[in-house]
Amino acid sequence: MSPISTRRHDDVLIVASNNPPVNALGHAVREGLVQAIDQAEADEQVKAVVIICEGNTFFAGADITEFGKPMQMPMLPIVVDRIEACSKPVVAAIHGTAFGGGLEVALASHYRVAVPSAKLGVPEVKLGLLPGAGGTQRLPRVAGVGKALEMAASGNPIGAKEAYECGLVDKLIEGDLEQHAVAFAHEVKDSRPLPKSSERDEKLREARDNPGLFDEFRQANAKKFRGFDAPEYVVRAIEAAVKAPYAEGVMTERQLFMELMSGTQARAQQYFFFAERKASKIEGLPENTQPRDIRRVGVIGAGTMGGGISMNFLSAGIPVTMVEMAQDALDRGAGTIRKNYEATASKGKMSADQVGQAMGLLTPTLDFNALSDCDLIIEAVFENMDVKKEVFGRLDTIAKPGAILASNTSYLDIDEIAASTSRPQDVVGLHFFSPANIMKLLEVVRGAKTAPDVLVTAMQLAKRIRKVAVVAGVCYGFIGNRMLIPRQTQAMRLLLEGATPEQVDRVYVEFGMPMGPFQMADLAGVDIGWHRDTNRIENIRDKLCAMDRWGQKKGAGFYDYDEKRRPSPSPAVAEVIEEFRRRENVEKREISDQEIVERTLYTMVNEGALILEGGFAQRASDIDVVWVYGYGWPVYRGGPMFWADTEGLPKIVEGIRRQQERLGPDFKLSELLVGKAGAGEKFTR
Ligand code: T1G
Repeated sequence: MSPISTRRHDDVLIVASNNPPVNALGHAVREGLVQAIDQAEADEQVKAVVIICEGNTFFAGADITEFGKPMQMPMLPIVVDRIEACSKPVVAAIHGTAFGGGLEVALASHYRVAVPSAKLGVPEVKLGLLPGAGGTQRLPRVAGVGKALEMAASGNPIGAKEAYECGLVDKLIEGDLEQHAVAFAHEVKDSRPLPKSSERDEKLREARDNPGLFDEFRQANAKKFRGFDAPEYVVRAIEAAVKAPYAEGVMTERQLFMELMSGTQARAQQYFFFAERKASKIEGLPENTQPRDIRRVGVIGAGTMGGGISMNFLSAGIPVTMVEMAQDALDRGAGTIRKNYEATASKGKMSADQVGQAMGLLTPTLDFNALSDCDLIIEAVFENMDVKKEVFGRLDTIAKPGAILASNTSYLDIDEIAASTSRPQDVVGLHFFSPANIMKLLEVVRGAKTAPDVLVTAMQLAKRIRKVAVVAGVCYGFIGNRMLIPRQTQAMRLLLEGATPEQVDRVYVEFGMPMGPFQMADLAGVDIGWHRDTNRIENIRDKLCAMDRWGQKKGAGFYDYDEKRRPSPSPAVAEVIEEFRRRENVEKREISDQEIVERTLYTMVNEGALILEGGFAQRASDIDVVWVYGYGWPVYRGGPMFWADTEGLPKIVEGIRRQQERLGPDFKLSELLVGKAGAGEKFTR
């Protein structure tokens, strides 16, 4: 049964797609669309066509699950050209998300109508691709070159209202979409010539008069697009739309599309698309486990983390009771939340009303008992087990039955914390990443006794607050921070043996990370977790802390910083490193970039394998989601485990064995990694 059906409404042929969940333009849909247009052409009584989709959304793009497999005819470029060539007006009726190939179908239609809530976009760059069915040629002709560049190079959608304003949508529809689309089709059924997007030229003039526009766009986005191949290809394809006739431009588009499709970045980003969606699935839970109802959230601690965590719920319209021990700390916490919202409003991303609404949902209090009517309580206090146990012990006496008790600990044992209550089944880890109102990642730490409905509630809540949640087991540092430990340990060792902070960080930045281990330490604070005893100097980090070099916040850390917080190599730090070389009798030697990769990135992969071996992550792709959304791992490399597969597991094992002597007595080579390398297997595919 074809997902495409047709029905007549007077002299309008309604072509409807029903291909859940997102009307992806798979083979059957493409075939059905061509047959429907042929049917419209052949039926003299048909004067116009409306293309509409059932379910949640208009076509959300090509079917990504078909990528990498032999493509079945008709290919999408054929389908869209067939639609545009129809001798009767074709109206695309848009709701939900007209994305990628879906927008290209709409662009090939002669008219586009949309409900105000619709979103229109070409997110192909997020899959390492570009719009490959005429989108880079038709979009600039319909919406203008500037808008097309913005939409296609960023991959971010625009709303129907903005689309209407730039001419991408011809009419906004209030009320029943199909009914109004048919009425619109009636209005235009005799209008000729048909407005074919590929033949429009007027909106290309702005770029022809200003050829520098493309280089300006490149420069303005250089930092954002750093390391990605696809955005530059998008610019080149849209440039071709301006410089060449349509037929030539569409050839250039095809060639650029095929180059990207055969590249490693596209494979990594398409892998990541599905990895992100798989992460939300929890294995081994009873079918139909129902989530608990979360109407009010309590947050203990109004510091950086407590405040950021609270904002997530306030922004999602969920009331928050925020508890602090001292009035000044409470006022500071609430004040920071308001300042953050006002900063967002000043950028036009929130209205003053919305700021008022969010702040109106916040109840700051010194009264711990005020948490008794919360459905979920998140503790964000000092990272110390005794403090956490004391807090959970108190919570146990005041929280209502069925309330979920969560800890925002970054490392500590959730089972031990849970054991300090009489209800360990209601205890879970919710590990937010700083800044908690910005970072998308949420590690949901599953304790030995955490109840299935508590887990399901946490995963669903993560979606409500726009987080990507990943389930982690109870081990020191869970997934992300646990893998950070071997990296930081080796990075420090490498300094002693001859590398400099700048060299190590350069290797990371060239790899595609936003920053290296030492820049990151300076940003987060070199003093995090430091014992604060300036007399006990056991390593370079202790020494820097004792010298008050706590990082950017002190203007000095592993680097020196100027008033604009720009880092520069520090002679003082070089001296400290030299002092420790003497102290630990370490001979300075030449360190290659490859050695840095082997001792810090390969060992991270190994730790990922140990995490899988221990069952502390459900699947390798979850580890990749953690690193991309929590630690800035470049998505065009897929994540540490996907990258390891791309590097080749035998090469990773070989590299680790080459460095094994330098990895220290505690280093353990993962049997899973060695086994897979030996068997020619991979982690992620
Ligand atoms: N192909 C195949 N499956 C898809 C899909 C797609 N395009 N989009 C979503 N799914 C699956 C998804 O894996 C999940 O499956 C289910 O649908 C629900 O998705 C030539 C080449 C539309 C905004 O990049 O952005 O067109 O996990 O959980 O949060 O130029 O899905 O349930 O088994 O994300 O409501 C361009 C990708 C393709 C859009 C809905 N299009 N999709 O979000 O649901 S390239 C895209 C999305 C292209 C042409 C080129 C989102 C969504 P499962 P979901 P959601």
